[in-house]
Amino acid sequence: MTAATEVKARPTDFLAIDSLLSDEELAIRDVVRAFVSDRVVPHVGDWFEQGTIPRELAAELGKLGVLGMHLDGYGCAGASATAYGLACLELEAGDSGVRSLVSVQGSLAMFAIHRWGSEEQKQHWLPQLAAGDAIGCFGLTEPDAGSDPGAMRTRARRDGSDWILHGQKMWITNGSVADVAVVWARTDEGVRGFLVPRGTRGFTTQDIHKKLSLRASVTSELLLDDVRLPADALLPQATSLRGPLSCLNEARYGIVWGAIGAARACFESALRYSQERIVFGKPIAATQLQQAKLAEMAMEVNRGTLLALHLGRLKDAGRLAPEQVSMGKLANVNAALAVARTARQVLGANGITLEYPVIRHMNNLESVVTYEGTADVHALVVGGALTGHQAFR
Ligand code: TGC
Ligand code: FAD
Repeated sequence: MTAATEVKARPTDFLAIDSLLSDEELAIRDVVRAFVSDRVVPHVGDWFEQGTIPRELAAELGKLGVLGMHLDGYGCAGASATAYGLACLELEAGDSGVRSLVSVQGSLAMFAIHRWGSEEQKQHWLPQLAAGDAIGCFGLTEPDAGSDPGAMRTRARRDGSDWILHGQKMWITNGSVADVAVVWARTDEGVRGFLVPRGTRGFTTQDIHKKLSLRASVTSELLLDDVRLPADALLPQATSLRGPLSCLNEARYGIVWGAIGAARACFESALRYSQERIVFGKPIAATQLQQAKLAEMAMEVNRGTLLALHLGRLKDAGRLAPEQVSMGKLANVNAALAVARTARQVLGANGITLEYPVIRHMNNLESVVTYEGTADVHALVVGGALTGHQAFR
């Protein structure tokens, strides 16, 4: 008998993907998993129901070291892209809103400053954002410019050495709790980015209510009414739409991993439930129909994790193309939605309550499939790369 015939697959790591991770990656993964299990899972159903997320969580996430963890210097951990991805997976296994807080802080606000900011801006903002002492947001989307940010109307014009910023941003994660907003605006010199501190005269926010998705996350409108900013509020290195779009690559990469975290949580909940729920005198786990669903869910979780890991290894090697990130986001968010919807059915009526994580994840994923580029946008990015024909316009 060969050793291989004695090997058995484990339900929670069916394809032994852990064996592809280094000890350091596993250690980081386990620390984040423990944090989520202790600090997020017991409370997040209530946060979701109440439509809140505690502000102090940012400082706790800072202490955990996940805010801007893939950036170098300025108080950031300088971890690998793969380690960052594993952290996103574990955070989103808790809730997409928690992963969003980390994505928006690290991959959007901090990355924008790190990549496109001046040395003074980096020194001033990055250490406090990495610690979670300050919160950042990223204002690109507008009421009439979501998938097509190039249609933005927010404008910035020079007035002496100052800038005057006027316009409106919509659907901005962390908007009303942010200490600094990274705001993108059209100028005579192309699309430019500005750092707008909370409390700047003319800058106000309004939260978006009645959300049925991503409720454990603050989503706001930013109103910029002739906001006067000094010259040093401008991110000097970003001079076109490439500036904000480069930040989106980073956040989308985190979602490639994160979505599979949500899927894993749904799968594990359905697996547990199927073994406990007795119907017609036996556990539903012993029925062929439910086993087929469980096998399908396990397959998607494993396949999605392998895809994320592959993209992570490419990113760490400096060989990850934006269109590959698009394929990853499209595939893994679609897979996660399918898993969540299947898991919800396995739980029967219990599947519609917040006593179980499944419908919360399912509803959250409806935001995840829309933000950071809708599934349609990513299909068109992949389609354009495959055919050479850009089909947006
Ligand atoms: P296009 O003409 O293709 O490009 C304009 C300039 O940008 C460059 N570029 C990129 N650079 C880096 N990374 C990318 N992924 C890039 N895509 C394009 C391009 O080379 C060009 O550079 P240059 O130097 O020649 O000027 O732009 P387009 O207007 O045709 O738009 C392309 C499209 C549709 C793919 C893009 O606009 C897009 O991605 N739309 C979706 C918008 C979106 O995803 N918004 C997300 C907002 S943030 C958010 O949702 C946060 S959710 C919270 C969370 O993350 O948890
Ligand atoms: P639209 O662009 O109006 O699209 C509507 C529909 O048309 C979609 O189905 C889309 O796929 C489809 N469509 C668009 N173009 C085409 C085309 N060419 N061909 C075929 N179909 C097309 N934005 C930020 O800037 N910062 C944030 O922090 C942020 N956080 C968010 C948090 C949440 C909870 C949500 C829901 C959104 C957030 N967003 C944020 C906004 C998000 O990025 C946008 O909602 C997203 O980019 C889509 O834009 P839209 O909603 O305007 O949809």
